[in-house]
Amino acid sequence: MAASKKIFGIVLAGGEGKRLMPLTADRAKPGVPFGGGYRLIDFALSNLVNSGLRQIVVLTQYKSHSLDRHVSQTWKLDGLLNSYVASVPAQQRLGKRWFSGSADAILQSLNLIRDEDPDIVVVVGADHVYRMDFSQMIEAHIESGAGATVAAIRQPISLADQFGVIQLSDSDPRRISEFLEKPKDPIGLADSPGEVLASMGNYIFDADQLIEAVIRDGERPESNHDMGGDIIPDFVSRQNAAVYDLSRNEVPGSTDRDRYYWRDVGTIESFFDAHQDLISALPVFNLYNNEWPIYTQQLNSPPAKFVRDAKGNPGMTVESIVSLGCLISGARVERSVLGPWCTVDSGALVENSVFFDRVHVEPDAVIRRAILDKNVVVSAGAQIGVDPERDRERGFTVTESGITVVGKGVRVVP
Ligand code: ADQ
Repeated sequence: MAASKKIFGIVLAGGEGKRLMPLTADRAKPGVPFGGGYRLIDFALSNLVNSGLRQIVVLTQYKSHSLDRHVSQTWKLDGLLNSYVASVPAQQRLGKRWFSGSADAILQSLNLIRDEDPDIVVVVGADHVYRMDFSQMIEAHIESGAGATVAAIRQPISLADQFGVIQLSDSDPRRISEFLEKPKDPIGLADSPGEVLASMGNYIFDADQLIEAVIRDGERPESNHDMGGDIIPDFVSRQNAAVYDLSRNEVPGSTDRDRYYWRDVGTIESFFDAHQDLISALPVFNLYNNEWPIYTQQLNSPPAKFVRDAKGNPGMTVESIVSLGCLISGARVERSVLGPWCTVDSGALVENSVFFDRVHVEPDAVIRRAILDKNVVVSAGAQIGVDPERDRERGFTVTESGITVVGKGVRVVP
């Protein structure tokens, strides 16, 4: 049924990502590197493209240079049959102002939707790690007859204040009766009081109804112009919103272990945990499912290499992801994810850590439970993640659970 409909995709990629500082100090959150060579936005875009969408715009605004460059260099669809992924920075089309919220970003981009004249618009966030076949959600949306459908997943009730929380209608459990954005006093599910049904921030709309809703919202001075806070509650108040539970989605090549996987990587803790999810032998998120590939930029770089140092100590790596261009010489790397072109030298130890690209670790350095941004250099004998107080004194961010984050380009001395 969906095959006969014209579908348009919008990726909301203008958020600041304050809770990921310092990793978002000079890049937009959807542009933050993830899992070695990926950027966060690659998950949303891969899901859309694998679901058959061929006209997709990425709405950017905040510090979007590296994100725009990544999208334009990586996401080149073949250009035939009007296929594209286009990164569109905020353009002040409705006066001299930037986007005030995600619904305003759509309002200011209505020309892009109208140019294509689609039947259905898929609107997704850009900062989650997951697999999802949107064509199945589109089928469910059409069957439901609702103007809007919200993708949902069960989450612990303790996290309810980070999500839009959905209550289902008693008479029709596929319809939403109430939608509360980030509630302080959430009510748990009837069959599982410790959980709520959370919005994933992915929506499907009948195109004409989305256009009407964002125009109406733009005329309401009291609105925050937010998709989750204003537009979805508006559809719900008109009994016009359906829910689509991720548990109904069957992605080719998924296993029982990773079928219901979805991570909001909005905080340093969750960003770190999502990396740990990638590296175990039987990972809960499997990057190696080539029936539903996650695409990213293909680097023109040599393979990773592991060698003995001059003293004959082997370069060893276990339970880790090591990207192209890396060189591990006489050092040990465990339960870690290394981005492209990193080096780890003789006698150094790296454990439970995440490196972005071009991190250099000099001899005998020790790094534990740390995230090192691009171009960080750890000098010989320096330690990170060993003494949290010392890390704070040196100006690094240390989270409550003791993850140390070192910002871009810093040289760490002993
Ligand atoms: P949040 O993630 O807190 O909650 P928001 O900050 O609006 O909502 O971000 C949603 C997406 O929109 C992100 O991809 C962000 O980059 C983008 N975005 C934010 N402001 C934008 C702007 N001005 N222009 C363009 N893009 C913008 C949302 C929903 C919740 C839901 C969670 C799931 O509001 O209901 O539960 O996502 O994580």
